[in-house]
Amino acid sequence: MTMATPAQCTPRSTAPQILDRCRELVHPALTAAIGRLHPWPGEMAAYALGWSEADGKPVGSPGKGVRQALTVLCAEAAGAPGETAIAGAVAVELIHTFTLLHDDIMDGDETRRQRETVWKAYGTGPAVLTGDALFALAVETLADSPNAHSGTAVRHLARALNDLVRGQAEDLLFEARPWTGPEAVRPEEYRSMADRKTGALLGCAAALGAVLAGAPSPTVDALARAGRHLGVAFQTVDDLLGIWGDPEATGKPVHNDLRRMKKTYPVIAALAAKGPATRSLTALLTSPHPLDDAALRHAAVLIEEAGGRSAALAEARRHVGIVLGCLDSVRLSPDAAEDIRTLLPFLVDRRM
Ligand code: GRG
Repeated sequence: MTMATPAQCTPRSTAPQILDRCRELVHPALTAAIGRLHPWPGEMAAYALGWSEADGKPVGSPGKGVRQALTVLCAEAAGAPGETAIAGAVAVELIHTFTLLHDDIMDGDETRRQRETVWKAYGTGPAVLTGDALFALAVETLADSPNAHSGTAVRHLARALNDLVRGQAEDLLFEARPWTGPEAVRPEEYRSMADRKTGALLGCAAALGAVLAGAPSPTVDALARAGRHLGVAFQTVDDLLGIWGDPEATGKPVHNDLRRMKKTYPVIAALAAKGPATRSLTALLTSPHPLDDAALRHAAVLIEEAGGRSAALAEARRHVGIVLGCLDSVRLSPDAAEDIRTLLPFLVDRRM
């Protein structure tokens, strides 16, 4: 149920405008938080956030800012000004930056957002420390917020952090599982992993906005559930971009997930299909030889022929349908609800 839904027409703002507005609202508090770090991890954090180069020179290549925007928009959807939830928005953006940083170390990824990853630019030890510093800063920022609901907000964050660890553990363990047979990763196992690895933080981002706005539990729960399903959709699209994305747009090379035997949704779906492409793909992926670049390109073609690409897109859209259902289930401020709805297709059809 949405308060006085406006007629279906051109949205008030485009998705990039909505993300920019939220980024600008949060930026001063995020800058102030980074300024409280020790200067060395502070410099690396500024690099990770896309604010400066490794030599300290300023640049402007930040991430999309989806999580901070979700916090601001959910506070607004719950009837409060976005400013009410700035500490939550800062916290989720810091945690997001920390998890990317540590994830790049765990995966050995050397490029993110067209630049060297933090561990590649500064070394693994300093990068680990910077991730830890961002983690601590996020918790401190939220706990120190003068908002009457900051205790509840910290509990939401703590639960999300535990889920993130579980999701990441599952994702890493999946790499050692076979592609086929009784030990193969099933679609429901993938969903559970994505719900934790990516859904937990998006769900937390949404919940923090509502909690800090003083929303009643049904509203918090509905928005948290919306965020989690958005996270599963987002991760599924991330998997697609990892196989068919344009490195110029995504900022990272293609096929790294395949090379690492990551159990991504398009591959799981392609292997579950029946037909000649699935049989060829199975033979290729289970061959005892490591896949070279040509074999990886061939695998991408076979995954698409076997229907893995379209199945993944359909799965992402299915989760967005659930997000819309969650938004409709509670009374929300119409303008903010419209902004959230505007972001959904942008996040599924994104190229980066
Ligand atoms: C919480 C203690 C603790 C540990 C974290 C490293 C880790 C454990 C979890 C990894 C979580 C992770 C990196 C999930 C992937 C989520 C994802 C799809 C990230 C890409 O997000 P975008 O596209 O990135 O929003 P930008 O570049 O736009 O900021």
